[in-house]
Amino acid sequence: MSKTFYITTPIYYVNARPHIGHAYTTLACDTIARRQRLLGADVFFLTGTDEHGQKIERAAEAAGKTPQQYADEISGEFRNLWKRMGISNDDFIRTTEERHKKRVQELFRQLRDRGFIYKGTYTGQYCVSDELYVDGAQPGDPCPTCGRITETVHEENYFFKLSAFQDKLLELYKNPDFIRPEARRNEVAAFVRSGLRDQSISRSTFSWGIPVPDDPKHVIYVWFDALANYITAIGYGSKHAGAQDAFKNFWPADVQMIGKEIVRFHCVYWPAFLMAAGLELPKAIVAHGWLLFEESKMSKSRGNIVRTETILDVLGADALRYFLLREVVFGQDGSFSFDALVQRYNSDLANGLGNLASRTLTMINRYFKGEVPYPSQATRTPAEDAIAETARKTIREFGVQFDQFQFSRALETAWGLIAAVDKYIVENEPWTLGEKQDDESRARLATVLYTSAEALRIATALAYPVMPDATAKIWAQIGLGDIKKLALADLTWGQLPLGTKLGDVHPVFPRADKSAIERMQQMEEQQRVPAAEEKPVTEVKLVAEMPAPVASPSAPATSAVSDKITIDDFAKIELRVGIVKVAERVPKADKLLRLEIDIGTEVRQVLAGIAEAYAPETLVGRKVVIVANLAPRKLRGLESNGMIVAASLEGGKPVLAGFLEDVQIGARLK
Ligand code: ME8
Repeated sequence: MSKTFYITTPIYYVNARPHIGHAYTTLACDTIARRQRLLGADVFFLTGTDEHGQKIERAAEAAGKTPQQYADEISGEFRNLWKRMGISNDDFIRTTEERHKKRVQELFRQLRDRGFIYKGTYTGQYCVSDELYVDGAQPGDPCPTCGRITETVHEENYFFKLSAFQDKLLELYKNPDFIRPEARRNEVAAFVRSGLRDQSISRSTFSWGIPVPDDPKHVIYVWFDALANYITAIGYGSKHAGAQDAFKNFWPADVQMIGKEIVRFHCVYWPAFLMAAGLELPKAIVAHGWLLFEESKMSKSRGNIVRTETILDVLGADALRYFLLREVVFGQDGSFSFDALVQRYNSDLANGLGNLASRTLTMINRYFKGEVPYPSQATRTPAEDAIAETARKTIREFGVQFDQFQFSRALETAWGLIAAVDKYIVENEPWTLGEKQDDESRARLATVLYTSAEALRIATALAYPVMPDATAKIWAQIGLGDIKKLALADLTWGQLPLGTKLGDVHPVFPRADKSAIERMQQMEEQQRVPAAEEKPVTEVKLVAEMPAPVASPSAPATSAVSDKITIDDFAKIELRVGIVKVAERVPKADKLLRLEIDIGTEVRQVLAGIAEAYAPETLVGRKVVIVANLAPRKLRGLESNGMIVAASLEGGKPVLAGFLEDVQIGARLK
């Protein structure tokens, strides 16, 4: 029986449409799944959508839809997008499906029967955005993960005895493969060592969730519901024999891939739930870093997302797949930019693999009537041995690096082979040999083109999991049929059958010019800001527009009656005290800072033209005054929700308004 391989992505919340951050996780898993299939494993690749909880309920309400309608719509978008991206998932689980709901209830029952669930009362802070209980936080405190103000929850809840698992978890983390990379393992171990409290696993103040078995006033905590998908999808808790077999076959998972922000849920709660249920633990939880755009995490709430569709429309799925895996060092954060995408596309795909394929196959067509030529021993030189050796080494190293999740290094290794063959072709000038008619030149030409085609075959085979579509085309052009039938474990130099008849040869990666960048940027801009909303405002103007509540040396005394406002006019302006939580520069905008300001009731994103006067790091923790009821506006594609108040000195230098005494966050200025 062949080895099984079970791989999962997180299931994505349906409060946000998919963006390339989501695509990144999914396609990393897809490449692993595809490679494992070629290696002969019986693969099960799972993804899906996380559809319950207060966050979804509220998002649906804001959109004027029922939670189910809302979830259907966005879950559908995820599925369509994965199809377009060539994602080869074997199942797509939705947490609102009956099969999932029943099986989650079964898991809950199991844990309760085994004595790990009890009823109690929870009073504390909760972050709806992260669906996270924030232990030790006080009313008004921000969520440690996202910075939004937590909400106070006082409910009768079911609790899970997490505290009983502290030692077992610490023991588990001794296995270096369980949490990767190591930095995440250390972080989680430190968290667990600091002490674990029992975890509330039900909610009773809203209803969009799976009812607790035998106590439907409560719904199961959304993270319990969501984490369980990894086993419910393959049949845990099912009464059907077929489904149970799938569970026996595939559990425990080989790889559970996640983003680094949800490590705690996957490496603390998830193994504890499984231990409590007496189930085996996944073999590896692998956490990757974030895709940044304009220097911060790409996310809906920051408004800095890039839609996958834009890239698919202009450059195609394989370009995006290659770029993300090649450009981002797996495990670390990586920046996305359209410039870098197009540059990589041109250098590695159009000029690299694409050019090697088209020049080699075109010459075989021209000089050998489209049949892979027989290399001649007589004209063999050390250069051919060197290419063969590089190819063998590439196959070995690529496998090791890829299987250690070092995708960018693995691709770099494979592209090293392409560069070596390019150099070999240039040095051996097959086009010059092709012009000569003597036997020796022809024999040498056959050797050079065979060597090039064989190296092309190997690079193509290795790149298949990353670029399934383009490599399938090149494979067919070489005349090798269906690339999915390749036995990757046996890949070695010299397997290209002599005399293979080439398929139709045409370019796979046409060069992209500058207009591709502009087109993608425009497509994104149009998505972000409906044309009517956009008001181009310069950063300088933003500062100049700031009202100056304190006497400003440069402000001329106003005397004209028409300049005066009434107290009622002034009352319309809501000035509030806030505290800066996050401050960072906005890329390519010298004067602009992006601030996240806590104003007591919420955390606001505000863009301020003060970067020349204040270094961002000096602002974090500083109290400022903001105009809280200013209509939001967009600057550089980012939404500014309010304005900070500053005096404008001569020459335009801003000085932030502040207080000599301590003031409460959220206090109103009157
Ligand atoms: O957390 N860069 O769902 P989610 C890289 N439903 N990856 C990103 C990213 C970015 N900028 N943005 C999102 C949830 N991701 C829960 C998970 S699992 C039982 C429940 C990826 O929609 C990353 O993998 O917020 C992250 O973990 C996942 O999307 C979270 O998606």
